[in-house]
Amino acid sequence: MNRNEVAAALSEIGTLLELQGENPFKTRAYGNAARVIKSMDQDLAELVENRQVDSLKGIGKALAEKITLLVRDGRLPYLEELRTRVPTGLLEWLRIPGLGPKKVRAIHLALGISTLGELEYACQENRLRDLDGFGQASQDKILPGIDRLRKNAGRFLQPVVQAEAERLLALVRPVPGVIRATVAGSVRRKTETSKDIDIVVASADPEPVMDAFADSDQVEEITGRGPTKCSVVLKSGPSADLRVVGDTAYPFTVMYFTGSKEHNIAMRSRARAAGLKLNEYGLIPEDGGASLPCADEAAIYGSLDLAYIEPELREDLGELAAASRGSLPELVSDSDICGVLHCHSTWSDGSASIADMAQACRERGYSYLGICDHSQAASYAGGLSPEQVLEQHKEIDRLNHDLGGSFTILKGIEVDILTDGALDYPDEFMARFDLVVASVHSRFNLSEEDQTSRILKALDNRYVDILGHPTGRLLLARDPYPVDLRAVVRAAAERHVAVEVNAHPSRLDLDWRELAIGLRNGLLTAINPDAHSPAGIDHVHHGVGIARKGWCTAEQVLNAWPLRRLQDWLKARRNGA
Ligand code: DGT
Ligand code: CA
Ligand code: ZN
Repeated sequence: MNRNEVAAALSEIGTLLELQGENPFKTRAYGNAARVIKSMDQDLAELVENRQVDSLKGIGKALAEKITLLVRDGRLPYLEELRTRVPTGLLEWLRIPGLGPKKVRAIHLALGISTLGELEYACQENRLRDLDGFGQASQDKILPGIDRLRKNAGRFLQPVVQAEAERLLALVRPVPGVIRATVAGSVRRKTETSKDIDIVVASADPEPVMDAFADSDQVEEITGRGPTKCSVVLKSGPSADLRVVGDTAYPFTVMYFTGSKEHNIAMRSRARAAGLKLNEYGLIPEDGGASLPCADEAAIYGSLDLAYIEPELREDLGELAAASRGSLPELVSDSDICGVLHCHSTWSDGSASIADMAQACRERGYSYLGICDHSQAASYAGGLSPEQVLEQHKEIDRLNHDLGGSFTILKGIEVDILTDGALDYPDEFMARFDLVVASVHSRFNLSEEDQTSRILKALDNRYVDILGHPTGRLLLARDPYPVDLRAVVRAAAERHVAVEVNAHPSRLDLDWRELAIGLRNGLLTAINPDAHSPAGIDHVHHGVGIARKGWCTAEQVLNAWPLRRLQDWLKARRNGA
């Protein structure tokens, strides 16, 4: 274990002890030790090696022993034993604002409960109001805390939900009686994360469909089953809902459960204005009678004088108005992508050689590859010194020569934007690259003002072609660094610098909402897999979904251009045109 991992383990021990009611001295000792380890500037492994861990402030013999085990073995039986003694639900409670270990323990002991659901129920039943040391006010604070926790937890990244949805569809489609089937909900709208998987099937015979669904080996638990609906929790985490309807109702049900809720509300009010009632079963005249017949979703939109709206656009962000004017964009699709521009190789932190990455691109039908390894400041990622860059360029020349023009590798770089906004190599060296992606990888803690001017300064450098992952966010893990993204995107558009849609499913950065605004102001983008292996190239698909959500056309995506056009654009930028 490294320093941070050891610190995390120590503070976990402190928390677990506190939840068990251990004396405050003992628990605080672990908290302090965690802080000391986290902020120490000596090499922890070296201290362990020299048996000097107990020379650290506040760390005695017993603690030093545990730290030594953690560093050496990466595990500590004492911690593992503690974990088995504390219900995991109590650790969840700790993430509710206002609940520390002491209060958690008090509730647990007084009410004999230990899960999030039990705590919620206890609050609804006013059990905390009447509990010593609590009261109406603290009870009222806990319920919204639980809500927020639920909202953030229990969301899943695209690869999980998309793969699970495909497998479930493959199971139900062949069932006798099934006419058509689709995934709906946020998975169909390609939002960056999803709470669950919604599947809609058309069949007159629901039972066998639900059987096939519930019998899937993906299923951990069946949580509900009615005449036409089945709910399950999957082993991989998300839950999945299946709804089986007749073929006539199917388009309406699919539209309803595709959402978004906001889009549905806008659609219903448009229907109402036309004297119609739109719901999950039909489009029904308000003065009674049968639903207007609609064979598919396009027919429903058509009945309301709207062009078909792609699922990705159904967010009530102007799509109804555009569909009514006939001015919806023709969205970029997977098949428009001609090549990929931001990929790593073994020269920095990738796991495949340039030749292998190029081969993987060819197998996927692409005609070019931008190799953009890390620059020297990114030493943790094997960033390249200028000498290494020159060596790499020789290799690329050789590979391109062998490829004989059937495929082209561009000499790119993912250059670090240094703290002051300068690039990681001098300008005369930057001129050697065909393609430059500039990214922030350090100092995420600058103020919004400083971070913004840092990036704006980099955008002023004529060698920067593409701004990489503009907010540094990691979905479900790390917030964006503070930055005036709107200003950055506007500046990029003005300077004809593209902003990437980083297609890694944990990033999906630039956010699609800001992409949409940028594109209206002339922004160009590139859908970049940021691949560190051949399999990583397939992430382009997730980036395409996000670009579509941002109303993006193929014309606006650098890597949906043929090589020649891309090279002309890059050359023109270099010449200051
Ligand atoms: P999520 O949270 O990633 O699962 O997002 P969705 O959009 O898949 O939300 P979900 O699964 O709760 O519901 C699926 C769709 O059903 C939703 O997009 C719109 C529709 N829907 C659900 N509840 C309501 C509602 O109260 N009103 C309306 N108009 N539509 C709803
Ligand atoms: Ca859903
Ligand atoms: Zn990067």
